[in-house]
Amino acid sequence: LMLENRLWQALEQNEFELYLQPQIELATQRIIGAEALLRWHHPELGMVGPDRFIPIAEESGLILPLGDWVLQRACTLLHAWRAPGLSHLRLAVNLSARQCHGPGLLPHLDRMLLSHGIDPALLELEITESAAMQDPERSRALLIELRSRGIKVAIDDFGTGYSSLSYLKLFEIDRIKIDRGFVKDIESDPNDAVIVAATIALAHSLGLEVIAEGVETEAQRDFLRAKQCDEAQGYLFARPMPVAQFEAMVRAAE
Ligand code: G
Ligand code: G
Ligand code: MN
Ligand code: NA
Repeated sequence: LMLENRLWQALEQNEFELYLQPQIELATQRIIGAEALLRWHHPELGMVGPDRFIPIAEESGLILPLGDWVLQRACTLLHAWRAPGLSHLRLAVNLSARQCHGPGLLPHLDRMLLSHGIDPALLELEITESAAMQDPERSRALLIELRSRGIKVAIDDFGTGYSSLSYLKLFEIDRIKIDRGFVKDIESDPNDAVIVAATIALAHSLGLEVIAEGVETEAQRDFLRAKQCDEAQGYLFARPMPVAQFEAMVRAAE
């Protein structure tokens, strides 16, 4: 309850920040974009991670104004990135279940994209399997609307739901994110290695791109590259970091 009360105040007092975690194209090793990950600078507790406050925000309804803030901030960034050396960068934003199923998302996105003059293809929205399956028909309609605008859609935590294959049939998407639970044991667990390789092949034969999350070792990266995984994200490449640091990293790598 204490955190919940403080959360509303935190939004008013601008205590949230977007950290960025680089996403790497495996064939070229280039940074092709980033995932935006929320952080809360609590005046007494210090940095609080989303695992602690997103569930509370979701429960209390704060996730709607907070989610709007995240999208607004993401669009401001994409606008700023129309500069030389940054204009190729894609930005992925996490959507919560409540955001997906409320009526406000599409109008808000339309306003944001228009007022910032952004190429919709540079914005990617990540939806978890479990969020999408809370209301499959509604999610299906939402994803069609998003993609008709040219916005990219990724299924987050792929493989952790109860019927991942039926999502591929039901939902129109651009990319799947292989959950780090499968990546973690690629080297030690032959079953995980087979599942990951088969998931990549399946996605490609459906015309989808694949990103692997939670990549921590060179052996994991090499395995994924050998299996033609398109992109990767994880501590091997970089941890989530402040925006300025990410931009400096991209510029230094060019
Ligand atoms: O940044 P990690 O480091 O701790 O993120 C933990 C979890 O919080 C992830 O599952 C991520 O999807 C979720 N998360 C991070 N930022 C956001 C956000 O802006 N909106 C939503 N809905 N979830 C987020
Ligand atoms: O939205 P999602 O659940 O995918 O959010 C990514 C989460 O994974 C964030 O909490 C982020 O900090 C975390 N993360 C990113 N890279 C790694 C990694 O290489 N290893 C581990 N253990 N966690 C990671
Ligand atoms: Mn995510
Ligand atoms: Na994930």
